[in-house]
Formats: sequence, structure tokens, C-alpha cells
Amino acid sequence: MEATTTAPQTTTGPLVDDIYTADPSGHVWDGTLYVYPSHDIPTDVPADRDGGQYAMTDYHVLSLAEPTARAADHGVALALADVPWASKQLWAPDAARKGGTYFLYFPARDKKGAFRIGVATSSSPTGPFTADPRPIAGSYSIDPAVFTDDDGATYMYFGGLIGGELQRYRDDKPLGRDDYPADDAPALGARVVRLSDDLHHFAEPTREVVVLDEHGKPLTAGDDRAFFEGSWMSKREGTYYFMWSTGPSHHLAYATGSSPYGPFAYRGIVLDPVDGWTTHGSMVEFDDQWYLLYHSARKSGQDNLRDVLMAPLEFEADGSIRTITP
Ligand code: FUB
Repeated sequence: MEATTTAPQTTTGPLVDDIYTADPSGHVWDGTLYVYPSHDIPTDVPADRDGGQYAMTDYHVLSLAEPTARAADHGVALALADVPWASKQLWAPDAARKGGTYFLYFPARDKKGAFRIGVATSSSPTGPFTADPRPIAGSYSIDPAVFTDDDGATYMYFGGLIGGELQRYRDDKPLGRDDYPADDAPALGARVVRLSDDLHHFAEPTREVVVLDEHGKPLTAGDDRAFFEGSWMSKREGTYYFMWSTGPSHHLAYATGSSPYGPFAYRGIVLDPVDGWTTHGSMVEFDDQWYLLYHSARKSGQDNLRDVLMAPLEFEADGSIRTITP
């Protein structure tokens, strides 16, 4: 579909208003900001603990030529019907580029109802994308975020609790049941894995992303700063910034480290709670300014009908991030 311009992009209003969008992953390629969001839709599926009301069926890619430009909605980039292994719930995606190929990573429930992560490719950053016939071998849970380091190695961060099913796995093995740690035990972290050179496979077993508190101890499961879902990795001035959603306490939090694998030291809150239950975002440098892409359900008043917004991100001299209040 041809690009169509929509509402003017501002730092206070949704990037687009022709569709609902959420879970934005931002990448700047060849001077353009591409945003890979979930595409929220109204549904009759009742809300449940597994997030059945997030019943998305396709992805659209948005782009901005410059921070103050209008965002373009490039139409359907990948549809559920074109993913051979998936049955429902196209949740938070991300993208990567290698050579002239663009990779779209996305979670969906497979035909047995379990979340897996798939990959689709295109010669254009806006698609259309062609899905691999099967999910990535060894993948599970939700919310892939893909980061390419300065040395060319690409890593995927993923995972989400409750409906996202991370609590059903330990060390990449399915437990066949939910198993949540006790409140005073170390929290379940996101997972990180290096991808193969062709970016279609995991190159190794996944590892846990460990976030340490001010005493150097892993955050505990009962700590309201602990990981819930929505991983994001950025690198700024040689420091790795891991960001995540805290779920029930409704924050985007961050921690920093010196390796893409962590461990990461907890640093603070990037974004105070938005309207709606979920919060999820990404950090991106565009035209020499860092931005936070995030979502809010303010306009619809419904948790599962969200809009993507963009706000400047300010860093202090010590590398800490000034908290944004939506
Ligand atoms: O959009 C569906 C799910 O809601 C995402 O995968 C989570 O991060 C949360 O935003």
C-alpha cells in the first residue's frame, strides 16, 4: 500500500490517528525513523488473564522523515493469515537490518496456543514481509527486542510474564505449568540470546538478564521494579541501557551495564505510568536527539486500544535518564 500521511507528529499527540498502535520499536535507517508497533484492534474477545483481548491480526510500519514530520502509515506489512505457524495474537514486534534485508521479529500463539517468536523478511523496511514457515527453533514467550552491537553481533531480548508465559520455562525448558518465584526469591528476568549470522536462528542457549539492586543483589520477584515484559536494549556512549516494563507497578524502568548480556545495575524510572494497564517502549537516537517511543490508552480509555507517542529523552551528566511524566 502507498504511504499515507496522517496527523502531524507532536511530542504530545499520537504518531498516527488512522489506527491504534502500541509497543513501539524504533530504528533509524538511512536518516528515517521507522517505528514497528503492534496494531491494536477492537475485538469481541473478552479480557482475561492471558491477554485474550489483545487479539491483533497484522502489523503496520510507520515512518518519520524527521522528528517534526508527519508520520506515514505504510499499511499492512505482515498479516496473521500469512504466518503459517501462527494462530492468533500478533503482539509486540521489533526489526533489524543486515545488508539489504530487513527482519521483522514478532510473537504469536502457535496452533497449540503457546507463544513463540517468528521472523519475517523483506527488501524494504516497510515490508511487505515474508514469514519463515516455522517459529524460531527454541523460542518461547513474547516481546522480542533486537539489538545489533558495534561489532555486528545481534542479540534478541525477550520474555513476558503471566499471559506472556515466561513463568512456564526455566533455562529454555518448558515446565508444562506456571511456576512463579516466591516474593523474596530472585525475579524471573528477561532472556537474551545472540542470533545466528543470518539472523533467522538462536546461535546459543538463552541466558537470563539479571538486574542488580543497590546492594548488588538480583531484584526479587516481590520488588515492584522487577522485570515483567517489554524488553529494550540501547547503547549510548559505550554503556548498555536495558529497559523494561514493570507490569503491575506500570513503569518503564532501566538498568545499565558494560556487556549486552549484563548483569545490569538498576538505575531508575524512564516513564511514569501511562493511561491503561500496559506500558512498553523503546529508545532511539534521531537527528542527534534521543527519544522515547511509548504508548498510552488515554484516547480510547480501553487497555487494548492504544496510541504510540514520542517524547524527547534527556540524559544527566552521569548517564542517568530524567524520568518522563506522560
Ligand atoms: O500488545 C500486547 C502486549 O501488551 C505486549 O506484547 C506487551 O508488551 C504489552 O504491551
